[in-house]
Amino acid sequence: MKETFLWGGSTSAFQFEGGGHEGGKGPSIYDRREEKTGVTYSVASDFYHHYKEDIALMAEMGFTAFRMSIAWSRLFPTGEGAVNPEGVAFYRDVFTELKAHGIEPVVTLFHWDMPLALVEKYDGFGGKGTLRAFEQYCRTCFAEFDGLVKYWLTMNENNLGLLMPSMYSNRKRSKDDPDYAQYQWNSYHNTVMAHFLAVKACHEMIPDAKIGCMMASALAYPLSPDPRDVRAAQAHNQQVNWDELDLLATGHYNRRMEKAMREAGVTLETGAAEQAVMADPASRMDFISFSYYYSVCMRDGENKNNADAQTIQMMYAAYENPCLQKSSFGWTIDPMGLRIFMNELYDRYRLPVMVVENGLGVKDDVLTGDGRVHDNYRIAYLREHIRAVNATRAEDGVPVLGYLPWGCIDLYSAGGDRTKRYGFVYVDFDHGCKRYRKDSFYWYKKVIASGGRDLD
Ligand code: BGP
Repeated sequence: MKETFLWGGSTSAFQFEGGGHEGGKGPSIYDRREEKTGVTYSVASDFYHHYKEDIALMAEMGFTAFRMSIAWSRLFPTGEGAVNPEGVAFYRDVFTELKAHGIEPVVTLFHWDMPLALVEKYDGFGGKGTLRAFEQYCRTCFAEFDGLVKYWLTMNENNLGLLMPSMYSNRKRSKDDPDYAQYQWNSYHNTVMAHFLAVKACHEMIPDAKIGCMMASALAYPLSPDPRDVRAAQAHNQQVNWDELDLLATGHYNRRMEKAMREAGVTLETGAAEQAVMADPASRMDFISFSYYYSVCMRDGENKNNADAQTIQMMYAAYENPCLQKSSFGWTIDPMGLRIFMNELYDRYRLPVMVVENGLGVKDDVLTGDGRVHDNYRIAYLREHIRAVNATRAEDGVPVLGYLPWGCIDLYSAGGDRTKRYGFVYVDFDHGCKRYRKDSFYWYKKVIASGGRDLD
């Protein structure tokens, strides 16, 4: 029987694609960031000029799927209005090339690179104009790439939206702002509507395709068996993981979210049309995709600004897990957590799951004289996580659609650090983005060829 499990890797446009000033692309918020910080997002890993070579490398590893995002401002330079035919042609070429190599594109519609014009005009997802533009953009994607793309993802890590409401807007709001909570919930609600509108349009326009959400897993354990710590971990999991998924799965804000809005004096701007979209069964996703890098520990009490707290992620003032090792970036290494998380997801929502980000980002990769990188640490990390995926599928019976580790070809980190590398392929950013196969490249090829069984 043909193996249908998707093996591959994952990227996003602003971190990987480059070609920022070519092909009629308009600026996104990352172009503004480039002006301010000097991080050359407009070049990134230069997939724009290397895509044929990159797809050949993926095919050599045996990829059957590749996750990438479409840069909204390449299709619509100002985010709305007339479509840019060169942008359409570029993505059509990439998808066609992937298909020619037997690789399914898994395409994220929104991976944070908000068109700058929409920030200036509507304050990003703070305004309904952006929502209208997003729907037009999605409908264009579904019409133009029908037959080429079978798997779509909506909003990258949308569940972090309430924690970081200004993330797509470039206009930072202070929590002391009197309208902060209203702004926070309005923009969050608009991103949730963006998800529903995309799912509904996809189901109506290309019923053969599958579309899912993309969330950041934030699995928390209690720091001790003290039931108060257990409750603290539960509260974290509810707030960061389950509240949003409950909303996407049912079309309703759950009681915790309703309460949070009530207490903050927030009234959402929804009309009958939006409510109809939320209630429509066509707006329900087909699967859940997620990123998984680490787990955290929580304990009872005020975690935020607690002097004892070891904050491993800026959003969660979490505690270190004494049972786990950490990466050099302080992220715990917890393959069992991946299995736990997928079981939780499936038990709660009964939807297939897809791992679309996982991996070890390190500064340790050294290009040797013979053009290799000896990255055993990466192999060791991935081996254990793939074991966890195998066990989740075979022993726990969870339908897992695929495993697409992050940054399969080196790219810029979310914060613009190009020394934090994840890839099977090394990119020499200082010399024309030349590509080199790392040791993990050959290892992953063997893993894929054996259907995930040969992990040595
Ligand atoms: C996720 C993002 C990715 C990616 C990844 C790794 O949050 O969806 O865009 O960057 O994290 O994080 P970092 O780049 O900080 O190592």
